[in-house]
Amino acid sequence: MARSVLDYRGKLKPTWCPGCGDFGVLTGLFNAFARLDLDPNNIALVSGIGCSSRLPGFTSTYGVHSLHGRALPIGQGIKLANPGVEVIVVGGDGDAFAIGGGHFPHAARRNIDLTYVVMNNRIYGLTKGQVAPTSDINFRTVSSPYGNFEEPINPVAFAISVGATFVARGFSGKVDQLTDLMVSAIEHKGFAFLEVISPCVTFNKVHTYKFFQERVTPLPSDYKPDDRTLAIEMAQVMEDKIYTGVFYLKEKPTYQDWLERISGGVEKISPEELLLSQK
Ligand SMILES: Cc1ncc(C[n+]2csc(CCOP(=O)(O)OP(=O)(O)O)c2C)c(N)n1
Ligand code: SF4
Ligand SMILES: [Mg+2]
Repeated sequence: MARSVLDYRGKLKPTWCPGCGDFGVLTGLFNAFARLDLDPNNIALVSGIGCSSRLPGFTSTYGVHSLHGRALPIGQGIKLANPGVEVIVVGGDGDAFAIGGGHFPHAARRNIDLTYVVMNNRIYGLTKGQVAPTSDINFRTVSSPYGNFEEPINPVAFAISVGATFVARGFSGKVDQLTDLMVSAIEHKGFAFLEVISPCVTFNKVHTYKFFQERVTPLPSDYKPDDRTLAIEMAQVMEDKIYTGVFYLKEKPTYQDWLERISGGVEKISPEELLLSQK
């Protein structure tokens, strides 16, 4: 019998504030797991530290609630040691782009076969509302009382530029689309990055559900996710419209594919083949 979302629910009820966007992300993940009929005993959910990073604790799967900014190295280690395990790394914008920012580009360019879901609320929620690397210019918080003057990172544009092979954006207020994106990200062979716009209803009073509901728009129906330059351009549209959907998709050998080729040290990979695989 096929599994249902109930098979993935943990014993602990989420401790997020009522209305937190992360509820939508958890629902989307449960839907995606059920649709793919994944065995909960074969899923490893890995997180760092933050409100969003609490997510693995609310599921029945295996999980590691690790150190701030260190979820990706741990997720990569799990995948390399157990290639058959479905590894899904989750966390916040601070975890991914501030303290963990050094790990992101290397996991992406390595094209290691895992899914990375970043819940972007443009703030540090857990520590009560400090400015984040994704916060807008002039955004006022307890740690930026005169307004933020640091250029924000655009997670989707960043992920494409460092070599991720599946790059998408969803919104926790649109769970059906989010579920579809999660299914595609999990099915993708390689480094799949999914930014989820996930409002912090307690500390971010600017980037609210209403703010996003007025702007979030699916990518045009004739959009094709095979042009890196166009994908980065579309990702950076941030004023009247904020696009959601799959921005960039590329099939290429994963890190594990290369490892398999050289295991035993018998087979040589020609420089031509390596170069061709990057095209
Ligand atoms: C090494 C270390 N530095 C700082 C902290 C404090 N800290 C915990 S969570 C966090 C930021 C969380 O922001 P984000 O990753 O965006 O998650 P959110 O709570 O917004 O979901 C910080 C700075 C910590 N736990 N460990
Ligand atoms: S503080 Fe913000 S991010 Fe954290 S649980 Fe509450 S609403 Fe969610
Ligand atoms: Mg955050």
